Amino acid sequence: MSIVLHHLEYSRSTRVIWLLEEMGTPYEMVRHQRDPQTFRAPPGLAEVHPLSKAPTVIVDGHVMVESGAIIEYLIERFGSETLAPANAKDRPAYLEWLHFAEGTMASPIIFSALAPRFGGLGPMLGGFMGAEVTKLLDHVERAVTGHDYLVGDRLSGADINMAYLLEVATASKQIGDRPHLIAYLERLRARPAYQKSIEIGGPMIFAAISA
Ligand SMILES: N[C@@H](CCC(=O)N[C@@H](CS)C(=O)NCC(=O)O)C(=O)O
Repeated sequence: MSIVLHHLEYSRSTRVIWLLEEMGTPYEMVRHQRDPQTFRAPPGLAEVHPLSKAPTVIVDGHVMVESGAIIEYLIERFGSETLAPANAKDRPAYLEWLHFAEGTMASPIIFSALAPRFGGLGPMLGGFMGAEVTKLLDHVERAVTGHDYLVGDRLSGADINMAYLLEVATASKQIGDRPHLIAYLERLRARPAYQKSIEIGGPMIFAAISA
């Protein structure tokens, strides 16, 4: 078995470090640094996969991108039922939350976080994105009200995919007055494997995003 993780600084690939540390699965890591001007991935990542995105993983010679798919696959191959609930009650919710993070939540949160650096979104798109961000964060706030984690009251791959977006939302001051969401993120941050992922991969978020 061989896992190679291509990690880009300040990026979603920290999720995969966290997951692999959480599972105790051995892996090799290749580090990539962002272009200081454009903040894009360096050309070396495009040599691994034409999309040039992080995370990219190579599992037994097969190259994969997309955090949700990578998390699902790595848990399926190397994890346990605890990180990917298999029972009939929790499985649908697990898959929904795992893919909700990148499928629905990422674009409004990321574009709203980056917008100030690109002259803003303008009133029409800004209004639309603002309303989306409110709806999405309220949805997660409700899900973790009275629950420690998104599904089945234990950590799963869905929480690992979600955390990056909550970090972006926090750094860019979108998180707002949502006490349960803030406490949930604190719970995730307190996990030893989360902390190890930051030690190994560096900060998840570029500090200037919060400036
Ligand atoms: N939906 C993809 C998004 C991947 C993505 O956009 N990654 C960013 C890092 S957070 C990236 O590679 N950016 C560098 C670039 O596009 O040049 C996933 O979840 O893996």
